[in-house]
Amino acid sequence: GHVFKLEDYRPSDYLVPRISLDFRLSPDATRVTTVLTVERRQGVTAAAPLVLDGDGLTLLDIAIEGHALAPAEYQATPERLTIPTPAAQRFELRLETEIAPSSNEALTGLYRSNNVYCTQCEAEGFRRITYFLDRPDILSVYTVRIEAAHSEAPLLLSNGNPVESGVLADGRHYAVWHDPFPKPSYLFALVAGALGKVAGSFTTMSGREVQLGIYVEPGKERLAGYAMDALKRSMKWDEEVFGREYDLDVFNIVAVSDFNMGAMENKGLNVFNDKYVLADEETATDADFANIEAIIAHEYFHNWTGNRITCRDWFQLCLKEGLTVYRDHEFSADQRSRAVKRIAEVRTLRAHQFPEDQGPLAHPVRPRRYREINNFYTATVYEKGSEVVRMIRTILGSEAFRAGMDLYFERHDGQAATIEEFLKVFEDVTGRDLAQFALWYHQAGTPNLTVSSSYNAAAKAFTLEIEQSVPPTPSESRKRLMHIPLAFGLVGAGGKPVAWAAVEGATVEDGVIHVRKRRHVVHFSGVSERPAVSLNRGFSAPITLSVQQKADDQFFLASHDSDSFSRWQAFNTLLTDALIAAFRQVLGDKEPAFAARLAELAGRIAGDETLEPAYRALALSLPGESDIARDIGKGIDPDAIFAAREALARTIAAANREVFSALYDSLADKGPFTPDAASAGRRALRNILLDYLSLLPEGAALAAAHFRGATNMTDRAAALTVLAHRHAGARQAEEALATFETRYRGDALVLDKWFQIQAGVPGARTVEKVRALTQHPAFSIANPNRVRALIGTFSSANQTGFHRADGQGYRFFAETVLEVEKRNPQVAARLATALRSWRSLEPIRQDKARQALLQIANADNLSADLRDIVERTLA
Ligand code: HT7
Ligand code: ZN
Repeated sequence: GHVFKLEDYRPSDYLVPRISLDFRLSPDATRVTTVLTVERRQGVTAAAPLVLDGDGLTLLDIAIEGHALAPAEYQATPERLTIPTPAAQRFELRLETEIAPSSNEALTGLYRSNNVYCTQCEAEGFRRITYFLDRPDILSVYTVRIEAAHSEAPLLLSNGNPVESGVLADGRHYAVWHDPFPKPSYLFALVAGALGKVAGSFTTMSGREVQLGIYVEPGKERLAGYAMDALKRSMKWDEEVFGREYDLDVFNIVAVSDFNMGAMENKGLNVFNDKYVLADEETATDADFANIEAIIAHEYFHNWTGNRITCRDWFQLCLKEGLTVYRDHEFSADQRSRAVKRIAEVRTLRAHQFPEDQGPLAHPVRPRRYREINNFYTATVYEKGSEVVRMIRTILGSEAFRAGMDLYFERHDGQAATIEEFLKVFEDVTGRDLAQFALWYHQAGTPNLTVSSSYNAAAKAFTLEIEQSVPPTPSESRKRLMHIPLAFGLVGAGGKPVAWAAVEGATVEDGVIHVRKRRHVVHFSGVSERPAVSLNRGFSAPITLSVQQKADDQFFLASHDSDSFSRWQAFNTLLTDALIAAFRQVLGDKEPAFAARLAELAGRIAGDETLEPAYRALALSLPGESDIARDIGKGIDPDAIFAAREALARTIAAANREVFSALYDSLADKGPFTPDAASAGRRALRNILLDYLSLLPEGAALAAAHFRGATNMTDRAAALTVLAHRHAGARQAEEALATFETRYRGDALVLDKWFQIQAGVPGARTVEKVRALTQHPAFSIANPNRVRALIGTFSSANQTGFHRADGQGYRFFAETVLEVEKRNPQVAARLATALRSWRSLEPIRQDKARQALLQIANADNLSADLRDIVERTLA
């Protein structure tokens, strides 16, 4: 396959200032008439050919300025339309293509979901609809006419504002939409079908009224209320925090049930996976509500960071994605609890981005090469990209950050921009040089800081020795030194900050050490007591830390650090260290043993009323099996990790039985359900306590009672998980699974939870169960949500099941990935990343995993998407 390289970028010879599209919709033969205003760019020779992208297209008709072209005047293949010598500098090109939405199972381009026509054009789906310069730096004003049978598609939507609609003969009708904002083709959208509407309105800060619509499957309108509320809060927040106002008369969201990702920010017409729109207490968990809020916000925020200012090319994807994730994180932090949100973000980053950065698929936040752009919608581009924006704010301060953002919006509105231009606005508003900082965009790999400290009481001197290293990653063996903003605190008796008179050795500003060299020795003088040092407060940099620190200091910080993130981190580090030691004991055929004070501390945190319940729940949830595996690094035996983790959970439960039990009782639901963060936090704490208590005698009965007494999906799903995972095969578990299945038969999104819970059951037998569930009437290999719930959970969230020592998990996986791939290469490629850390397994599993990867690699007619992932994974 072709390798696209950043350095090969050059502007297109032709521009398309205007496009009009006319769709005559029909499931098997949709006619698309495209009229392009094409302009040769100033200074480009008249001999330059016009080359338009296509993907699987058939050209039916072609004319320039109303004259049909002779066969010698153009060449059309399914992948390309070439006009070797367009006669004029500016001309109108008319094209006609025909496509079949109902047989489009890749879910990119124009397809049908539940009899609704919808589109997904990012990144390169527009070329499956018509020939075009399908690249993000070609910005056009779109006018779209849609025509369909009224009975089949009473609703006709596209981007921008509605301008006209009317009735035609033979039961057909049409609508015309106009989007005044020039946009790249990836933001084009069309939706047509029979959908129910929830209406709302929002008055912007300058007093314009915007009509809001959320469209869902008829009968499900009631489930869109939370999404509508989240949308209004997002619109308000972007005005208040970034000064950004919405710019069209309407803003529409459509929920569809077949979607490759979470949602899509098409201008004025966001298309969503219905999982991220539909919710009520009966069907959605608190995590679902939080995801809906975050994704509604994310797509809405793209209106400025992505749509008004878009990307010059796909190498710049993080320009819109990293920045928009940063914005949605800040939004959620403001709407909920900042401390809890930050911990959750860091857990996600470590769970998804760190393994990516430390494995064969590692790439910079702004990559320089790709073969298949769809495989670069990654945790690195999104989550690490967001952390890089956060570091800019940490380094510059919030006022300068806001001034830089204002300049960015002012300077680049209406443009397709680059990361260099983004960084430049911050240099221009502050006069600072961000050249070394820019390595965060260009260099892959997770930097590590090794830190040691010493205190000299007589001299009142405290010293930190900091050394940075960036590990090699594929195709980047030598790394340059980075600028790492390391927030820190010196913590004294009772948690009070310890003062110092002077500091030398590195730039220290507002509680941040700016590490720029390989080695820094930071001297603090006038320090009157030996402090415990709290490092990377608030997770100021996305790095790993190796700190030579006494366990006593970690225990102290876990109780006293005034930075809530670092306090959580200190306890989490203690847990991780204990789990790694226990893993080694298990491998050595020993019973794992744990320090009594660890379980005691867990008990104290659980009952600490000064801490939010949600925070306590996060602290009590042990590092996951894959977190432990990542921190161990190599020679991974998932069964030994499981045994170690199980032993620690039992130790904590046994040591805290009374406290946990009393607290569990006191947290029982009072009053009606509300999805707010505080209520969700109480449920989270109660449910993690249930998880511990279920390990004690009568645990299955307790979980069964929790399941029966549940009045919302959060509690019901939590109890079902405890039963199925901790008491697999027990009568109560089987009964609860059956009850759940019967109760939610016909509700696909809820049954996904049932698939997911069963796919996550630890142990060697799950692979057979998952294989059997692929035959369940509610399962469909063509639906991404079903595939992710069953196959995705099994392969990426079930360590002992998937990594079964005899390789049966991998074999089932390879077969299924190839089955999914026949229909949907994007979803198959994403699934296949579950094997990216295969080299960190112990040798026997490693060999079996490699065989599964080879089985995929050697299959016939592999898609570009899947080939790219398996070849990089094996390289
Ligand atoms: N910008 C959107 C990305 C997206 C996407 C990419 C490839 C294939 C299908 C897709 N659906 C949506 C989502 C976002 O980040 O907001
Ligand atoms: Zn996005």
